[in-house]
Amino acid sequence: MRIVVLAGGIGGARFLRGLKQAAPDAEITVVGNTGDDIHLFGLKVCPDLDTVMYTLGGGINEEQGWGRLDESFTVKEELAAYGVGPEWFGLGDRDFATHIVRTQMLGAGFPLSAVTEALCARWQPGVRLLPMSDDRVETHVAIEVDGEQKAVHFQEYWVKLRASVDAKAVVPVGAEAAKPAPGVLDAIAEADVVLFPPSNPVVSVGTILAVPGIRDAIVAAAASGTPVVGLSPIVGDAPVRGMADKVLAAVGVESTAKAVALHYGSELVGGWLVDTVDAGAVADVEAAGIRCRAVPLMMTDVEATAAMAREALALAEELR
Ligand code: GDP
Ligand code: FO1
Ligand code: CA
Repeated sequence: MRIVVLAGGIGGARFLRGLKQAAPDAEITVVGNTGDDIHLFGLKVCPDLDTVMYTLGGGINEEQGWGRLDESFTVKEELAAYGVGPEWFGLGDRDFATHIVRTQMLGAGFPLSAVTEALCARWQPGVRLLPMSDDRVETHVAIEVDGEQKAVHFQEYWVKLRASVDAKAVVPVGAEAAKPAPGVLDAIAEADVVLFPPSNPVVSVGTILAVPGIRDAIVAAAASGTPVVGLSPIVGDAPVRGMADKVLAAVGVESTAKAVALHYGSELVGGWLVDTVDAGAVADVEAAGIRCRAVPLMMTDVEATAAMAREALALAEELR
């Protein structure tokens, strides 16, 4: 079975770990969000691609959900001693090596997709990890500070400001001119199932869908009978983790499992899983033309996550 998953960082990566256990023989292609990417100290950092790669490759810091296991911060401390920041972004020594290799390869002319493949040769994530695009896309967030409007990089909004101010708009800068990375559209066209993991609907899945061609490819696949199933990242009217409510508000979507399903819409997703605490939303989601089931959606461990993945695949079979 060929499965395509559109993934952000932590939510996407943890779901993929469960999916691999639930469907060990599946050929999984992950289309990863690169709108979170940031250039720091001359290096290109790809947080969501790295979170997927490290999580599936056994190198992730489990508690944190991002960054490397057994990490140290000597380079960051030395940079700080020179007065060089940003101090608010925690790049560790082990992680730095990934960014150095990536930046070196990009400088030598390799596209990000080839670089990601090379990095994955070490980590063996057990999935084909494709960036959504080889072209530069950077999510910026419009905010108001002291009565002044400004746009900040997504990482500044998320990590430095902790989404403490309202997001007026979320803009995937460069997306309109970006092309899907090689293999992305073919993987979608050839997929037996497309899954939207419980990733952030705006700054993870939304950014991937903003790359021209990707949304259309999924809509076309769905129209020709490929089941497309999503899992809600919102449980009990709040994100399970993080501040997705702030970026959902920026696009005028309530933080409910139902509102996120309707935001994607029946043209895109044919099936939607909500947590059992949101069972009351099932009828409304179905009324919008999306097949909906309420099942446990907390990724407390790999077994519970694998059960979620099995439910998603079962719903996909129902849609076939
Ligand atoms: P990020 O790039 O690291 O922010 O990760 P993603 O975009 O892939 O996923 C973030 C989303 O995962 C958040 O909106 C969370 O609500 C959601 N999430 C995290 N853990 C869980 C969980 O156990 N269950 C569900 N349903 N959602 C989760
Ligand atoms: N998230 C944080 O909250 N604080 C950090 O200092 C931080 C550093 C960091 C370094 C590398 C990396 O791959 C990810 C990192 N993240 C950090 C996570 C991350 O950038 C965001 O949580 C996601 O992009 C949000 O979607
Ligand atoms: Ca992210």
